[in-house]
Amino acid sequence: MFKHAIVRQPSKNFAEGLTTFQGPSPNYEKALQQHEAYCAALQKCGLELTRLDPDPIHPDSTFVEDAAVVTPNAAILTRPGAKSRAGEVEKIRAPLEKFLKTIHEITAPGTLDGGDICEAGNHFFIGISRRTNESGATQLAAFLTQSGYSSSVVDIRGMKSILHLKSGIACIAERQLVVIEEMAERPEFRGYDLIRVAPEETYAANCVRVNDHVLIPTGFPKLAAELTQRGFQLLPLDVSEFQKMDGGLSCLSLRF
Ligand code: CIR
Repeated sequence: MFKHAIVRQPSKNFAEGLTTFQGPSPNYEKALQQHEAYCAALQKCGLELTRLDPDPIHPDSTFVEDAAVVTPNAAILTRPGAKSRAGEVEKIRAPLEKFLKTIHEITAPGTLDGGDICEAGNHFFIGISRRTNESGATQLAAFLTQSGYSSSVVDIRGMKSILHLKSGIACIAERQLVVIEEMAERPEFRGYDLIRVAPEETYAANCVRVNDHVLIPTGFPKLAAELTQRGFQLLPLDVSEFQKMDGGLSCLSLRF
């Protein structure tokens, strides 16, 4: 069960963050409203929120998930693969220290974004991506081993459609993963019950199990129907403005 979440409101200049999206820029007012609805959904799931102030020096800092990996006993501060995001890490340290005694750090030459880390019970999948390198993955694996978790690496560098591992996979129940088609055949996930996301709904793979609910982006009826049929209680959220910045539901909070 998760009890807490850390979130950071988007800053006014959040549209200046990194993105590969080709369409119109996000609307700030709409992003704020969507962020507020996201916070309300986390509270509905029973979480107590730590709300951090907007940080205009780091327009991507609303995507707090990338700055740390949190387990019930420890946090690992990351070393983001994008230089413009490096300063986000120190700003998440103090809020995490309020809850967790043990704080580890990924150090050079390692790079790692929290979005590449998928917790699946006692096992962690660590994506090697454009943002997370082998050194970062090895360092994280060692910290996780110390805490009693196993881990394995999933190399997604060849997959152009996703930025982070969790853009294409979510663990929504014990040994049950939501996966995009490209992931479904990979040997790393053999033995798991896989819920496949239709190619036109790829963005919805970034859904998040929070206690008794699953947060899912609105506008993806096939996955919504499949999850409902399997008995999950869905909380659909419009995150269109964050999608324009390559962000999804999971990246907007650190849950623990
Ligand atoms: C970035 O490119 O770093 C941000 N604009 C989006 C980060 C999204 N984070 C995530 O999926 N964990």
